[in-house]
Amino acid sequence: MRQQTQPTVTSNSLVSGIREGLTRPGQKQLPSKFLYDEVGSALFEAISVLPEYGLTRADVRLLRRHATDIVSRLPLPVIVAELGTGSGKKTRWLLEALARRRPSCYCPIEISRSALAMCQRELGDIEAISIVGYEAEYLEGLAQVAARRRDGEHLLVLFLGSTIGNFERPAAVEFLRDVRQILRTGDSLLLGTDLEKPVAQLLAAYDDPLGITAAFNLNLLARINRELEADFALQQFRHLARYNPAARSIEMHLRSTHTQTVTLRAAGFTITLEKDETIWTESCHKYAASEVPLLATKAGFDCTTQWLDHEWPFAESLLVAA
Ligand code: AVJ
Repeated sequence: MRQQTQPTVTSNSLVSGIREGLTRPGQKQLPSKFLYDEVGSALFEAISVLPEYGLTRADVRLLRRHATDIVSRLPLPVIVAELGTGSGKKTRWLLEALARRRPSCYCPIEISRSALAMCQRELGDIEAISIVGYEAEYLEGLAQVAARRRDGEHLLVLFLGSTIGNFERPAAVEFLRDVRQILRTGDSLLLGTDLEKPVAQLLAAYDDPLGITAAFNLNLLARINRELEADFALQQFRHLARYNPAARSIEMHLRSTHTQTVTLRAAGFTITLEKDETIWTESCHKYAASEVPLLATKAGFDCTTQWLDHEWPFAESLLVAA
């Protein structure tokens, strides 16, 4: 795989994101994108096969079942750009359906180099699909893909797995607007959104009895220990998943079981946590299927088609840049 490597700012943005989130007054917070280092990505892969966590299976079912239909709605030729690929496994069905129509280029965009490598291993065998990976933030990578396109080539952006759910609702609109700015009229975005479902089911999905989600969450502290010479004592934190009914989101937190002080040596600061104080690490917003077309309109897209999974309510929506 050819790889467009930018002078990476990941470590700088890691330090400043972490400092800002941990030193601000009120609720401490860590950016959820830092959950996905090599260990975190592997733990997420394990989460995605847990019986309680139906999200990834629903996403894959829809993509597999409807790949031909989805691809038949695209103007060709098309370059496929995927924002955050993880292993890339679920993209196979779309790429195979596309390859049957026309040889195409697939550009995974990932801040994690190990995820890009995994993606290449997973999808590199598909004939008539050439892979060009971008080690970059989403918008930066997408702008680079868009800059390389030739006249008459369309873009299809994949934003799967309900990663959009990590944004607060207004920030989700802003983000889709930023994506729209990079696109041309007629380009498309395939958006995966996890749909609302009973709270008990959501809580089980985000606090599984094996403790894999807890490990995934705690790994964020382990990562900060590794990368920023910090001294978080992992046994003094507990994974917490709770439903926020106003936001319609699951929030993941790490609760401090004691009053304690933590030093992040390489970042040059120390924090104090009270007993039962939490660090907020992720939000997973849930949508109504009917909300997606409204979201799309606000961001400059038309939602032309939706495919729904009923076993684990989930939607793939095809948005066309207006
Ligand atoms: C990868 C963001 C879709 O929100 O369900 C899984 C991440 N966090 N379990 C999600 C996650 C805890 C996941 N996304």
